[in-house]
Amino acid sequence: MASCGRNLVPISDFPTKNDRLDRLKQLFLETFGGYPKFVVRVPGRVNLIGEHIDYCGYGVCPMALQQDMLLAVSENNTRNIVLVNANKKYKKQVLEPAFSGCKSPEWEHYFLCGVRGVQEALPGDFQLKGMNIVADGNIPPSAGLSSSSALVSASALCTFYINGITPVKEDIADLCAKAERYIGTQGGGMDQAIAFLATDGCAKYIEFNPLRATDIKLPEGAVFVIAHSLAEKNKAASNDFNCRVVECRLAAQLLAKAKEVDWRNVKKLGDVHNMLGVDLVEMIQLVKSLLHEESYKKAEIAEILGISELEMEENSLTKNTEDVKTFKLRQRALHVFEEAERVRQFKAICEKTADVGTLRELGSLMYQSHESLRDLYEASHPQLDKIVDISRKFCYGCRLTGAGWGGCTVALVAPDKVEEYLNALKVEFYADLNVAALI
Ligand code: ADP
Ligand code: NG1
Ligand code: MG
Repeated sequence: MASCGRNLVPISDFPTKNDRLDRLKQLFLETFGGYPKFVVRVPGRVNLIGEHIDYCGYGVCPMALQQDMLLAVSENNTRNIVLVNANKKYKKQVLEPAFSGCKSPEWEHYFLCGVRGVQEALPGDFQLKGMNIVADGNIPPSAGLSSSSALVSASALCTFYINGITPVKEDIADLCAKAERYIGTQGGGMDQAIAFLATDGCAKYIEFNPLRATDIKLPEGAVFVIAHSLAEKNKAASNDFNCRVVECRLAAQLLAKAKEVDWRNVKKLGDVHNMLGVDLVEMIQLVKSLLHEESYKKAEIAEILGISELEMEENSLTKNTEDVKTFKLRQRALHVFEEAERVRQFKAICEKTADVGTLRELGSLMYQSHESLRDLYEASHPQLDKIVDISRKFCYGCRLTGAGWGGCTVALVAPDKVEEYLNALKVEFYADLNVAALI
């Protein structure tokens, strides 16, 4: 469970941060025969609202979690990286720092993404030092709480430090957003931004290009409960994520073409929006009038844009979406513009003086967000939908958080309803699955 503000509730059977640090240092000593030079810590995050819109250029509302990735680090006198994990499911690796992508994503590849990001930011002849590392992460993996970006970001941070460089937070966040794309997914930068720009006691409104983070002060009595659907989704292991990125890009290009602005300069829905200079409500109307309901075939899109399918692949698709035959453009674009509008409203509600209706209004936006992710964006999972259904009796709002297709929900709950809600989840959800796992 995570509540907003300073009173984050510790997970009862979880070791305190100091116990973990001690164990980490001990493991480092046993593995490498000495203590680490330093430990870096990067948190996971929960996104309150604004899902699948960061890569379209729109602002999002995440906050950092207690759960984190710790890396204990010292330099070694080789050029290699020796990577050990406290969790034995992640095997020891001895790596050269170069990384040019991977077929199937393994944990060390996320680490190498961070190293590559740093290498690219430094002069070409800069020789990175070799490192000994012990990693210990407690963010549930593949659950939409950003375990991947915590690892990439921690890797970049320790690579900078060991080489004597202290990066500016905004710069390293930007660098890590780009670097994580080497894993194969074209994410938008929310996770790496909150990893570095989070502050204690508030959620953030994160905007992109240029990267900015402003405090979102949530109304009193806002408790957020995160529940794991126990369906995992490894984003880089399938093309689902990139399919959505590409569908949004193609929708943006068709809208630009229809409105006779330069579609070749359009990569994101936010680009065409900026070019047209209208508000989100008008963009929603444009989608409804210009994009059809049925899936678009590749040939149809190429014909509308006046290019060959090959050119379309080069210009708009990713390696792992080249073979996709049909694209849902209207549904994806509608989700993005409507979700961006929901974020605008969420932020505006938080900025006005809170009254009894405030939490209900915020919660209603969260339910709408989930329905849109389920129906228009097709990024939900039956187990996520089931949690959201159970939540309706107890919570102001509930939605999937992170990329989806599994992972976690985040619910907004009144403090005096939390216990009842947790019990309902145990009985109506986890008992059914024969487990009792609440985070
Ligand atoms: P998430 O929603 O958590 O970001 P992703 O599918 O993007 O999920 O990334 C999950 C991957 O991140 C895992 O498959 C693993 O390779 C890596 N990862 C997550 N946690 C750890 C950890 N504690 N140690 C090593 N690698 C981790
Ligand atoms: P998760 O589920 O944490 O891997 C992904 C993207 C975000 C954002 C969300 C959906 C990466 C590293 N993260 O998060 O940028 O697009 O999905 O809102 O690609
Ligand atoms: Mg991830």
